[in-house]
Amino acid sequence: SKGGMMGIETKFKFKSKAASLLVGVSMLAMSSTASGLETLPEDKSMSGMKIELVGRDDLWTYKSCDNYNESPLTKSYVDAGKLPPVNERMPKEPWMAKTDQMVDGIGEYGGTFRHVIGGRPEGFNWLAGQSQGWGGINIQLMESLTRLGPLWQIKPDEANPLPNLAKDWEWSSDRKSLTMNLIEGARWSDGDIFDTEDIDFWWNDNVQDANVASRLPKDALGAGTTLEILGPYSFKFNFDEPKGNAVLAQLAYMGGAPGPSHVMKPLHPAHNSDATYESYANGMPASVLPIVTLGAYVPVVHKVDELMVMKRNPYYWKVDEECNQLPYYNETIYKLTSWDDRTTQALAGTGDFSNMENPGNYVEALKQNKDPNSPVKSVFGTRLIAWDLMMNLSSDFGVSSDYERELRQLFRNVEFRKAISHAMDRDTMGQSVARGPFFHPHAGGFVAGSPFHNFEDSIYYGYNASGANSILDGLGLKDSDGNGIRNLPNGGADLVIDILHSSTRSTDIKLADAAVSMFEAIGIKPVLKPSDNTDAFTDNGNWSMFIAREHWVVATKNIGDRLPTTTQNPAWHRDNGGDLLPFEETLVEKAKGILATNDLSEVASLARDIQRVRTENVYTVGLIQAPAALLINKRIKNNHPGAPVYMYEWAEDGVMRERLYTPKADQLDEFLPGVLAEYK
Ligand code: BQZ
Repeated sequence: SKGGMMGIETKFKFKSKAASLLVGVSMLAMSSTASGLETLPEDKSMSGMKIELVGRDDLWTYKSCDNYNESPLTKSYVDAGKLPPVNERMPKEPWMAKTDQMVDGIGEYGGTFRHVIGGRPEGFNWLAGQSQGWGGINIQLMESLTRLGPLWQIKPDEANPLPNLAKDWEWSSDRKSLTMNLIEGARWSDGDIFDTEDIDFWWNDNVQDANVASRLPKDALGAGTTLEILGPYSFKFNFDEPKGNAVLAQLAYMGGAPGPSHVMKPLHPAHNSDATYESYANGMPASVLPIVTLGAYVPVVHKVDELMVMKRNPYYWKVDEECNQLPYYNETIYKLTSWDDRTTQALAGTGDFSNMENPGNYVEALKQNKDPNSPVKSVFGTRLIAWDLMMNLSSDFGVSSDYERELRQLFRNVEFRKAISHAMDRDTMGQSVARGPFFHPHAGGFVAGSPFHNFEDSIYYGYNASGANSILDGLGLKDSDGNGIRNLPNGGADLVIDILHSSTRSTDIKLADAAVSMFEAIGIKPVLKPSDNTDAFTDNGNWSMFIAREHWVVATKNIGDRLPTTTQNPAWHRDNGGDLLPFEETLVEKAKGILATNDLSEVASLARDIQRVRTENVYTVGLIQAPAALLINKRIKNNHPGAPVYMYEWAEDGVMRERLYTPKADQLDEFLPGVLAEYK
């Protein structure tokens, strides 16, 4: 209502005066460094970690055994005639974990592993992009062709994507085709054989069908890429130009995860005239269990907003070197609460795992480390978690008014983006999230802990509010109606800008709150737009600015998420066909170079170019970056020291959960003892 607006205006004006006074003071300290192209100052890493790197073949291999051992739980089902003997449930050459890299050796069967997550299962159709709630549940269910997480432990010059469902592959000499060989005889959790029928369905009816919101976008491997099935366990990608190992990174989690075609084909419009793409996408509802998976565990109970219980997959295709079928735990549960609660429960010992990524918990975690009886020990890694402010660079996508259309043109002006960067007081932002040495300013793009990051490549438009104000004056954005808010040129509307942010992540909320006074100090009125589903806005384009966690660690990974290599990415420039800014064209060329090479040193050099181009042009406004700490309960064995919360993939993939176990004496009772998933 008008009255309400007036109230906000008055309060708003007062605050902006106070804010500008504040800025004035800290400005003096800054002006001496306000020069041309500054680069990001070096950080002092908090990580005391020394990681012993190994070769790419030192973690696992593929090898058959004469006889396999199994858990008492699956054995009870064999004895009851409900399962075939374990020797008939294993592939020809199972994936075999090497004991040398299992710090606590061969494990013991039994017990439960307790995850706590903040997400919620949308459904089980991951081929159509549905998430099961993040926090490790997706990674546990979606086994992919290649695997990235464990690369944190691999020597950099061998750190090409690791084999998983694809046990090996070969490039043609002209690198225009890639032949991949699947593990032979692995089975879905209902006993159905996993083979190239599943690959065909994944690629042709999901990835290449633009009506399906697959995680690997259509043409992400290059337009014109086709799949040729060579036999039940081998297939070939044919490319229209030479490609490199970055293609293999796109075939890891999430984009490279096939689905059970014997279950899903009948739901797909291409194979069922009664089906629609809508009914297909929602064809595996989170309420219908058990589902069919290749993962280590099968969901059997889902209590909405409360709990997901998953039991070991009797057909899991992995073993240890003593031919014991993995995993060791009979069960894993996911408590469905909040991300902050995940860390709270890990610190309290009622949860077994947390990526401590909410710096608001860090001080408590450090205090608790001093307690020898603490259930976990927090070991901080390098700075791998970062937050950015993104601006919607799409000229048309999601625009619903002339004002918004004009706003988008402003966002597409690099001078405006520089002004917003100069307006961000990153020290104040960091301290508003957590007091202490955790934060360092972020320039966007690669985080400081990335093996691809060099500080001299990160062009940094640091805090300089007066510099910001003079840029905005220069852009003709004057306060033409004297209400304390700048106006669009020629007496246009007040500059009132919505800022989307997560309503369920305390760090995002604090950053958005801290940004308000910084926008007011440069005469822009921010309107915070908290949401528990920000993906919905970035998917329909109905947003202007967006503060969110956005961190890039590995150049060959998520290229499609972070560079405009398809018309639908990145999230802050969707529908970008014919709409790319000049520097984005350069980013596309660099990205193609990364996808086309097999030379890791060339990837590193292209990554440096990308970092310079995207920070100099403020592709996103980097805000702050922080280390994270992986919290795993001390009762969990084979938790390799030094595993980062996130590097090539999240820790849930990096720690290799299929090797984790708890000795009998410390095992926790299962929620559903004696139970396995049973299919009708
Ligand atoms: C880690 C991760 C495992 C997604 C998600 C969540 C989604 C994003 C991101 C992280 C959660 C945890 O991150 O925060 O620590 O366990 O799940 O998948 O933020 O909203 O869309 O990209 O990975």
